[in-house]
Amino acid sequence: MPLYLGLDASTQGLTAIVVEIDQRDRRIVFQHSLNFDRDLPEYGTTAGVRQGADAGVVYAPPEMWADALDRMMGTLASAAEVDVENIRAISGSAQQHGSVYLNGSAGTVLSQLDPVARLAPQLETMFARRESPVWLDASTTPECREIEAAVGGAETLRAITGSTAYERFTGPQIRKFHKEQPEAYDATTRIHLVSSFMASLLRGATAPIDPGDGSGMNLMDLAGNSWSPAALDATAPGLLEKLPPIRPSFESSGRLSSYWQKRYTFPPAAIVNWSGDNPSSLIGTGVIRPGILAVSLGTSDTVFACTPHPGPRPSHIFRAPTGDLMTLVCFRNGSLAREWMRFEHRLDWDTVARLLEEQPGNGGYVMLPWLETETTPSVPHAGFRRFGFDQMDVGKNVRGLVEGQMMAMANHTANVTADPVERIIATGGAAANRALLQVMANVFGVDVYRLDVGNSAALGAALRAYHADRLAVGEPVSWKTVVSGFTEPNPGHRVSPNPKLAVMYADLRQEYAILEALHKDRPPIC
Ligand code: XUL
Repeated sequence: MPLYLGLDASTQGLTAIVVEIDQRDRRIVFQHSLNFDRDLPEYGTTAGVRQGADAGVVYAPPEMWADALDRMMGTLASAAEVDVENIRAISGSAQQHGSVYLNGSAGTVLSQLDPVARLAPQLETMFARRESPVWLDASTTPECREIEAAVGGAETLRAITGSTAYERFTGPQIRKFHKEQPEAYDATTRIHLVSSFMASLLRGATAPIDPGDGSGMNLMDLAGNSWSPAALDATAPGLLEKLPPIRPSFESSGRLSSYWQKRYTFPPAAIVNWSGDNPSSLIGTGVIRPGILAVSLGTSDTVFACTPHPGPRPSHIFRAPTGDLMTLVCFRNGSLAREWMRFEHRLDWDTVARLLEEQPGNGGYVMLPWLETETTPSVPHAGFRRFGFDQMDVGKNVRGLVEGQMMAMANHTANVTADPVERIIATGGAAANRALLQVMANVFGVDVYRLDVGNSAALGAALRAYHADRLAVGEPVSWKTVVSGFTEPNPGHRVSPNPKLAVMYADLRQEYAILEALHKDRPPIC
């Protein structure tokens, strides 16, 4: 039976998911994760990254990702449940924005790997930079402003690339490298994203960047899925020849190299272009058409959709693997603020649930949930804003925080998509809390479903490998068919809104919007 491998190189680890798909059966047959801190301690990372000496600098060693790939392929090859002979195509996703810098020896090194030896030590000479800046890096504010000014302003950059300049995006990171280490920049012949770097390791040659991950760089013309000459010129000299080509995420760039075939007896499976973890997770969550909204409750909360009709001001627009657009807004105060509240009042999740259920709507008392400065809306002064209660009332604080977060997400959804929302798919660690999802359902006024699969980006990559394989053999399958059997919402995990509470929250959301507009630019009153 044909098998498809999806890999996800996230910030903290590497996950592999193998799916089996034929006429009769569709199921996950293998799922395994490596954690960088725990399983590769020799690289000295904390949560998968290292902090630099300068403020805001965060990076990872690219050999660590290669080493993890080598170990994962070894584990997969010896897994009893997988007949690796049957793997037809491999794709992947990776943390977005991070970059890998290679010198002129990379082509030779990758094509002449010794299958008897470990991968990572063989790559040592091909890096033009030992560190890969990752998306947590926040050290490029001057470069962001310089790039925006050079293209004619922040809004022009947004119109071209889908986002104004962001510190973590690849263009500002490349500009900073060029300014600080011009010789090392000149010695760089190839700049990869983490996704195209990993695909290149599998292929044994340069792999392209797909439009999904390319749209997280501040370098790609979103309308044309091509490098933007204006953005490239604004970033660093001679950049075009250092970047891989942009190719669709449903194409293969080649086959698994002889290194992997000989080392672990893999077949020459097609290497389907990798993408960013967010675009790939659209497929893994089944968010493939307008009307479905995904809400990810993580350290930050994210609301995203797959739509041809973006709202007026999403934080970012990326290209989705379906060819539509992926629009998203990020809320910095997600689990960050929820966990702070739990810790502050020494509450377990059962108690939080009881408090949320005790008085939905909080008796009309609202809180603006900005423990830290916020990105949506832009809030420069940190601090909760409470209206009509103080920090001593635990119940009002818990409800004020969670309901405030949900009302902010619901109100700002208009910036994500112009499509009416039919249902919500909830993902991320905090989605395990049913009481939170009940507040979400009541505030948005639609059904909320929790997904079963933990790593939706890796699942999305495996399903994309399947989609590309069918296309390549002239038997294309629709995205609906691709995700069928894997991402249907489980009715047992449905949380429906209480109609009366939905009406009540519709009113409270208006009050919340007024308070937000009044207070977002003002410091909190202590
Ligand atoms: C998205 C972003 C993160 C990383 C995490 O813009 O920076 O979600 O992709 O892996």
